[in-house]
Amino acid sequence: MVAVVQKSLGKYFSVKKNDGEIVTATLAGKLRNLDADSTSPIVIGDKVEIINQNDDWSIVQLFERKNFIARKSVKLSKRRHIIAANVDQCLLIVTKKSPKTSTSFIDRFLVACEHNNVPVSIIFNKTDLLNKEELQSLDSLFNYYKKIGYSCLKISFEHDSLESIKKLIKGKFSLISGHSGVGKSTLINKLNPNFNIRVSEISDYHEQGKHTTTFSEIYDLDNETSLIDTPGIRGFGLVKIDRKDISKYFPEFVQNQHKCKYSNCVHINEPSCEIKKLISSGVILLSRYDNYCSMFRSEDIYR
Ligand SMILES: Nc1nc2c(ncn2[C@@H]2O[C@H](COP(=O)(O)OP(=O)(O)O)[C@@H](O)[C@H]2O)c(=O)[nH]1
Ligand SMILES: [Mg+2]
Ligand SMILES: [Zn+2]
Repeated sequence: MVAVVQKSLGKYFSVKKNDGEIVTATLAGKLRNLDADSTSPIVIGDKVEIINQNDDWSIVQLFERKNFIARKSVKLSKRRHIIAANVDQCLLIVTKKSPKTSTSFIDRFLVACEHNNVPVSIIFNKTDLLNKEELQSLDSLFNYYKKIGYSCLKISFEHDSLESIKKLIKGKFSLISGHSGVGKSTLINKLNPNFNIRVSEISDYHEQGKHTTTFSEIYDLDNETSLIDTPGIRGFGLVKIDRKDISKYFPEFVQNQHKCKYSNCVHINEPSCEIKKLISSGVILLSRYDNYCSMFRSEDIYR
């Protein structure tokens, strides 16, 4: 019988059968070493074959993944943590304040999505906390990401209507990601109060939420619309990306690359580089380029 993995609890997986029933299943022995590169061979969103033996369900086959979103499991680790598989899109929730999301985090996440061919929207939440100046600086970031092709929303989950979000997620399987405390669980609760997910207080000292969501979990809003709530992540270590390819994941670099003197320009030390010109003239955001260089130079991206 075919099922979809709803939650991974280490040794156990909660899976949804074709008939809608959710059961707990373990991994058949032959699947345990399926993917030594990853922290778990089976992840949330995976389509699997399950069989019942003596009233126990066991996962016996993994169907090919349409895509997946992975990051480095912990710093310096060579293993990757696959956050979810077979998603239609990612919603990256970012906040300028309480907690602050850096552009470095945003850009790394966007690169991971581009690398895996997963559409991503950037949701700027907690706009209610911002004063006029902060709103202006948010606007310039918002407009820039919009200009280079990302769908963006400005919102306060606590104070605004969620119609724009509902439209965005309708009929899709969406991964919700972002730092701890940005409002991921708040959003899902507001979409369906029956879920009653615990939300965290923001601690004054760190301006970060405590980790109240410890496992990723799927929430079905209706028959065709599902969200994955994920534990907040602090950093986003990229995995298995070739250094030379990183610039391909910056849409505004791709668009202008043909004007660089060298067709294989990586925009670091090459002469007559169009990307560098566009930075001096303010067309390309300096933070985008700085974050690009930091990804390009970082040793933690391995092949
Ligand atoms: N001011 C403000 N607070 C919010 C908003 N959305 C969520 N929060 C608060 O931020 C805190 C963390 O929210 P939570 O949903 O647990 O974040 P998560 O860690 O991303 O799941 C909670 O205290 C929420 O009430 C918002 O739009 N404005
Ligand atoms: Mg949460
Ligand atoms: Zn160049």
